[in-house]
Amino acid sequence: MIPMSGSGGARRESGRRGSPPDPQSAFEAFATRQGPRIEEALRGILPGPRTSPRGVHRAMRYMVFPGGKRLRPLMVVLAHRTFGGRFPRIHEAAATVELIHTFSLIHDDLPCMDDDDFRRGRATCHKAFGEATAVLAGDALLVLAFETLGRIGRNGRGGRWVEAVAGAIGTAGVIGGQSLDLDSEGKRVGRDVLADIHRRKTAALFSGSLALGTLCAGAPDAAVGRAASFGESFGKAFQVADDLLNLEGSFREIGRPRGTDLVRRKATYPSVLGVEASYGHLRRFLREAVARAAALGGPAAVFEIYRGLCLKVARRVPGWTPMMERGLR
Ligand code: GRG
Repeated sequence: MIPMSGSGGARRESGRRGSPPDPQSAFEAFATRQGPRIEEALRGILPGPRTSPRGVHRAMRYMVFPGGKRLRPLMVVLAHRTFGGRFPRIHEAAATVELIHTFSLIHDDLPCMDDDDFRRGRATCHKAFGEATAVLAGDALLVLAFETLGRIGRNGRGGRWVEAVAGAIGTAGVIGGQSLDLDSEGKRVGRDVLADIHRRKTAALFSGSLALGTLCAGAPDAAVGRAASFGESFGKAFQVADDLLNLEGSFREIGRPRGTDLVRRKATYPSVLGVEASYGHLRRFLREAVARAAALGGPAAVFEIYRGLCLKVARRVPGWTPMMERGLR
């Protein structure tokens, strides 16, 4: 698991005498505690590198380990905690969304999609293993995710879990967003289309992760809806930050050369609305996310984790400043 570097200018020391602890440290502490348990679940689920067919299994493992920030599985665990869940296999449930996310990255990088050579600072899956193996590795990760959900779903609830996750990634969600995203390349798109692309392509899997964690906690449908709506606001903010990073970040920060969205003439927040307005949207979506986290009604200490997560995402962006944190802290 690669820690989020949080290199933005707004990072604050936490717990200085007389000042309240920075909420980001609440998120860091949560990630430090839960991260290893997510890694252990992933190791338990993935076939070993010597298991036949070795090529596909190695490609799957190459993409999952060391992996990225693990935000989606952390959100599954966080939502489960918010609603007082006691499901003993929650880290396996959380691992399933990381498998799905990894699948989406492999396919997103393919020549027929974004045609990227780098991911997380090293060769993309198809560059390292060839296109056919990359497609199969992605397919296998997706299937493994649902096989795992089916296996661990208890008391007949697995069907709801599968439905929530599949709903988030189907044509109404990630696949739909990806399709619209590819269609919009090189075209002028309006802000409604832009918002729709990012709500589906990026925010839907965050919402699905929160819904899964809430369902695993056995919380009522209303809670599932509230958790998913935090995921939507957070996901929109996350995508604006990702767009700004693609434009302004360093190779070290984004794991690939900057400006790939410009080269492909992607519909991004900066390309459609401009950089300054994008920072405005980032703040607006994050304020909305924090308000929605507060509405979840979990313990105050858990709310601080959500807030810290929101701040951490914003602070990755080079132009983010402490001034922009008004209303978030
Ligand atoms: C059925 C899930 C599914 C997908 C099929 C290929 C495809 C259709 C969709 C691509 C979706 C995609 C890759 C969206 C981009 C989302 C995004 C900003 C990813 C980066 O997330 P991070 O920064 O990644 O959390 P790390 O590297 O930390 O894991």
